[in-house]
Amino acid sequence: MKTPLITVETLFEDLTMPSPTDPPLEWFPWRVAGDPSLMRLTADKDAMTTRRDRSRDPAREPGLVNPQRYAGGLMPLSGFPTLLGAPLAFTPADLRAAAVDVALVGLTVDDNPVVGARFAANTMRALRDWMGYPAGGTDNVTGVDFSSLVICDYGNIASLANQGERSLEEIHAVLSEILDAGSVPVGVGGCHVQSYGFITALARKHGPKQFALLHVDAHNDTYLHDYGRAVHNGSLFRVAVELGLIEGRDLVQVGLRGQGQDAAGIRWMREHGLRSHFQAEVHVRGWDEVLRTVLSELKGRRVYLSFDMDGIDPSYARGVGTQDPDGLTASQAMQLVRAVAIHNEIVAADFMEYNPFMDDAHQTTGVLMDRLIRTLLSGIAARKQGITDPFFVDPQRIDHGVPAS
Ligand SMILES: [Mn+2]
Repeated sequence: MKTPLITVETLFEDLTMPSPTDPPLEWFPWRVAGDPSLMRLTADKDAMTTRRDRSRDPAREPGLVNPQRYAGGLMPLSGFPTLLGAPLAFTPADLRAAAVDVALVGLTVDDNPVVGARFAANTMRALRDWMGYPAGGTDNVTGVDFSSLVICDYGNIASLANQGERSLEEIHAVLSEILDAGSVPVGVGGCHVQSYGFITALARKHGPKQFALLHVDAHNDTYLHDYGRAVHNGSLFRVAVELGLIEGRDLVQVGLRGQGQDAAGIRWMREHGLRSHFQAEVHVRGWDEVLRTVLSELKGRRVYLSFDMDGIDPSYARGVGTQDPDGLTASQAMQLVRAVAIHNEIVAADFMEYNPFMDDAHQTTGVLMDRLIRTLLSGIAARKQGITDPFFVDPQRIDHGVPAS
């Protein structure tokens, strides 16, 4: 027998707050009489996201601002910590003037049961890691250095504490600024609900269903009931499909496993054509075959890469909000990111669900996320340089110093 599925249309009717003791409604001033789905907000609700008046700032030419004192150095021990040690951009005019390829932007929404992801972006700026700045470094598979890309740190996007959906509107706004300036936004930190703001901004920019989404995660994020909210860390992709923002078959999922994969959820995923790659498929077919299938499903599409760090096995990345054993290896994750960045036009990316409070003292998960971001950038640079093979390897990295004759 088929269980009826809850849809976005019926979701709100389903949300009622039982009040067995029947208190006066005015004792709960956030409630709206007669409409349990609405929440009243105070008049200063936008104070956190109102833009600062810049009219009295010193005049300057638009462009990137490098805040560093030294020509080289050791992040974060000298100068000012920024994402990848990149120079700063403050406005869309800065992005345009510098023709920024990739705008790194910090994300701070954090409504996981295990909180901490809101501090991930600032942790990444101050990572205890022996990487020099300015950002660059060579991918030691392709041999490609991404210093040919113009990158910047565009600061953090504000979030309203514990107001997940309201915060998505600000993410949509800042993402739209970046996209309209012709830059690729790469979000760093926070929890996965934020990807909904990426999807709406991409749908505005390119049109609904005009891009594919590579979703790396232990969890399908296509169930509606949770948290008492319509759009949350577990529902965002389902809402995006049901509202027609993305086509089901353009949602390619990798790393699925663990808790919460119930029959009704899987039926919904299949009925809507999602390309859901469970870890069980990797066990049976092998990683190489699954990766090739993923790339064939994305062929020719603009791609938004949404990377939940819990897609990786906790033995490599335990600093996450929700860990599940039996995930991707660090090596597979880097290969996937490198391959898709060479194979497809990346129009946006995010790396989310890193919880620095749950990381080890060496910040192993943070360092891996840093390397995934660098791998993405070198993949984008490799594609710009004309490399087309997603499995390209620099011959000097595999000949052990003995060139093939
Ligand atoms: Mn997840």
